[in-house]
Amino acid sequence: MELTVEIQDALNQLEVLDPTLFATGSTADIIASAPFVGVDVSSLTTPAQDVSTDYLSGGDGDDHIYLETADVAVGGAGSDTFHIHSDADVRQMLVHDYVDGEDTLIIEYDSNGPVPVVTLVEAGSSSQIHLDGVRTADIRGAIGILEVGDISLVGVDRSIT
Ligand SMILES: [Ca+2]
Ligand SMILES: [Ca+2]
Repeated sequence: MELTVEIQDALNQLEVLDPTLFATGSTADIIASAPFVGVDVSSLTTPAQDVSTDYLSGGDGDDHIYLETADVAVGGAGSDTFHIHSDADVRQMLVHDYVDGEDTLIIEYDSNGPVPVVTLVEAGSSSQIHLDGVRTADIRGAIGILEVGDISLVGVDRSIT
């Protein structure tokens, strides 16, 4: 969330005008108040996406690892489940050590949209999972091992989060 100068000004006005609402009101109530008339609040209502690369390491044992855009995952030993958060504008994620028959790949897509079409593109030593033609996740060392049938698709209703 980003506080623009305009929003900051409106908040300052509200603090004077209605300190109770300022201190305890919900975001929806606050942006409905008088100081916010005509103020562009789109930066408040658009959730900021975490676009930085996180390095996720499972280590020993069976792990559930949740990848979002640009994340890199190492499952380590054990039967790991990689949950890949699909989105229209992802930057591809990377799974380092998918082991066929041991680890699991799950694509989580927004169930409010259509089920994405999964294709595999082989490049270098990686199998790239493409969803509706968008490169979503690179599975390192999986050429000739990973098949579309190994990838599970799970619909998640993101409108209620
Ligand atoms: Ca592990
Ligand atoms: Ca593993």
